[in-house]
Amino acid sequence: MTRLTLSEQFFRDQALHNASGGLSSVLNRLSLAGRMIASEIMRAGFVGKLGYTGTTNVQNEEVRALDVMSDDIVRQVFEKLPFIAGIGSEEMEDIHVVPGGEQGNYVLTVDPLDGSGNVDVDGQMGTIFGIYRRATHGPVQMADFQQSGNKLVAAGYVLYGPSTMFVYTAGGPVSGFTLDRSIGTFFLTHPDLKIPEGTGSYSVNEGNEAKWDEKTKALVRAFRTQETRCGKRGARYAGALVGDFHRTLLKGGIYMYPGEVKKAEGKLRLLYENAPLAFVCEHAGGMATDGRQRILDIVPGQLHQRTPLYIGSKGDVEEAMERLR
Ligand code: FBP
Repeated sequence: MTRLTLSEQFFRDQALHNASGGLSSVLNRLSLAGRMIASEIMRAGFVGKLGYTGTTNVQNEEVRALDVMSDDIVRQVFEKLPFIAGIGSEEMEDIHVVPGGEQGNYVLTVDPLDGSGNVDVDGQMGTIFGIYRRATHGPVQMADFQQSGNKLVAAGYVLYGPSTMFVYTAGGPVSGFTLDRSIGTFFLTHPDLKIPEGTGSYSVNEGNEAKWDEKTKALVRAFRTQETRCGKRGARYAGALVGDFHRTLLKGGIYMYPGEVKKAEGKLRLLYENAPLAFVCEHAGGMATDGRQRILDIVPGQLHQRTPLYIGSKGDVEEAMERLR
C-alpha cells in the first residue's frame, strides 16, 4: 500500500481547519522550498557555495551564500500567489511584503537555513517555519507578527541530514515525512510523534559555560553528572538547533540554549526558531520554556527578538525550571 504523501496530509489539515484560505497551498509551497534548498545544499560543494558572502545580516552574523540562497527560495515560492501577505525571516531586517500576496490570509515566520555554520562540514541543517493567520487588514504590518505562539496555525521544520525530512503539526498530531529524492515526494514515515519521557540526552553548548550565571552552571552540571531525576544521560550537540531538536523529539531529553550573564536573552530567535519548535514539541507531549514561562505564551515585540530556550521532555524541562528558580 502506498504511504500517505505530504500533499494528502495537507489536504486533511485544510479540512481540519476548515481553512478555505489556502493552508494546504502554503504547506505545499514550503515543501517545494524544502526540496529546492535540499538540492542546493547537495550541489553547494560543486558550485563554490559553501563559503561566506562577506556580508553580515541583521543579527550581525556572517552570511553564507546558502543563507541568502535559502532565503531567496522561500520568497520566490510565495511570490505572485494569494496566500502569504508577509514574511518575517532571519535573513531580512524588516517584514518582506510578498508581491501578489495582498489578499493573503496568512503571514510566515522562517529561519531559511538554521545551523548554517554546518554548511562546510556537511552537518545537519534545517528550515524552520511558523504560519499565523493575519491579525490585521490592509497592508501587512508588524502587528500581524506580534502574536504569541499559541496563535500558530501550523509550524514545523525541514531537516537536511542523511535524509530530508518534513516534520510539522497543523494543530493535530506531529507527523514526520521523508523525501524520496528519486520522485521528489515526501512520504509519511513517522506518524503521530510523541516525545519520550525519562530518557534521551541533554544538549547544550558547554563551551559557553563561562558566560552563564551560577544557577545555569549548576543546572548543566546536574545533567552532566547524572544528578537529575532521570539520572543516566548522554551528551549530544549537533550545532544545529533543528538537528538537536529532532533528536530530542524522537529520543527524548532536553535541548538548552541558556541566557548569559551579559546577554540574558541568549542567542535563539523567538518568532522563527523557538516558537515554531515549541508548537511542535507541545503537540508531541513535550514542553518548551525560556526558563520561566512557556515559549508559546510570549508575545513578540520585535521581529528578531531572542529568548533563552529549554525544550524537550516535559519532566526534564520542568526540572530545569525548578533548578533555575
Ligand atoms: P542560525 O544558524 O540560523 O543562525 O541558528 C543559530 C544556531 O546555528 C542554531 O542552529 C544552533 O543550535 C546554534 O546557533 C549554535 O550556536 P552555538 O554555536 O553558540 O552553540
